[in-house]
Amino acid sequence: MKTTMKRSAMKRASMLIYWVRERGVVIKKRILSYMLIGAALMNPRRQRVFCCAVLAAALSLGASRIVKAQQCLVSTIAFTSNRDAPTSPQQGAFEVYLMNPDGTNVRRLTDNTDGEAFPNLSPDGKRIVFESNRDNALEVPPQVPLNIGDLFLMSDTGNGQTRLTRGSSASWSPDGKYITFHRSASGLACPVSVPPAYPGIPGCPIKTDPSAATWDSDIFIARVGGLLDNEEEPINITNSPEAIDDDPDWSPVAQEIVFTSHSVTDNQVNSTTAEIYVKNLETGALTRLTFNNEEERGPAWSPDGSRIVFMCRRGGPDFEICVMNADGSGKCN
Ligand SMILES: [Ca+2]
Ligand SMILES: [Ca+2]
Ligand SMILES: [Ca+2]
Repeated sequence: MKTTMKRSAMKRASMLIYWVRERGVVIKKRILSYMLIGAALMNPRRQRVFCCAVLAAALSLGASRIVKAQQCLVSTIAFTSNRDAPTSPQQGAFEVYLMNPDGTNVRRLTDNTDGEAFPNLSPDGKRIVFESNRDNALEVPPQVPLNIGDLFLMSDTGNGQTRLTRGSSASWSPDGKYITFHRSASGLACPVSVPPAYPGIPGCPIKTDPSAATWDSDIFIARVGGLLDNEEEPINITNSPEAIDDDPDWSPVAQEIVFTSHSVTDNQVNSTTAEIYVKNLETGALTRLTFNNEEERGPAWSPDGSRIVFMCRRGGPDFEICVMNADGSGKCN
């Protein structure tokens, strides 16, 4: 019975991934747990646990009243959806939402005609970094393809939306002071007159999907405060012109970033050279964790940093959800 349930969930998870990608949206995180709870929502991005203070009043049997603060845990999922305009073909119909893990208490945080993607809650649950093409969309005619976006910051209520820098697929450091993301190493503009997918042109996306990496994509880190003050530039931590590096995720317990890397000469819609790597920011060591001829995407650390979940192709065109230990051992799907 247990095996049957697991297979069923995996099948539904892979179907969801395929369907979402047909609509041009990338699913990356938490698909399996999301499917298992049975929520009918799309494109979950990140679940973070954070604490809130709850006042619990207790009356003693005597005359005195005791009021104490008690810690509780609240899980929140940030995701994008076009649920408020489901028939719209426009990327701008996608907005950022928060919800409880059981699908209740859905809160819409953005409302515009621009495309939002990949919201990610800070470790303390108070801020969200997300991607939007709102600055690109303002340019008439557009100067770069609309699936090239910028990173923005806002509060967990949607207030204070502020541009940080050009980039995609951001993830927070454990202390909430830094983010990692992928973007073009050259920063060159992409001529919009070139048809998709702009083969081989630095600064141009490799696919038409929202947040697609560029042909010269590298992994960057940046201090959020330095970006807000406009005083610091992001730091390139991969510098690999021969490879497209994308989808970084910062370990919640260590100065390590997991990401995918694949050859610039590969088929970018089914990359047989794609593998998962971990970059240790303290030692500079780069460790390869997967070794096969199938594609991996979107790696994400478990909350305790001991395991990594990722999208994987295993003998077919659709994606499955795979898990491995942080050192690459114990792979299963
Ligand atoms: Ca929007
Ligand atoms: Ca690169
Ligand atoms: Ca591979």
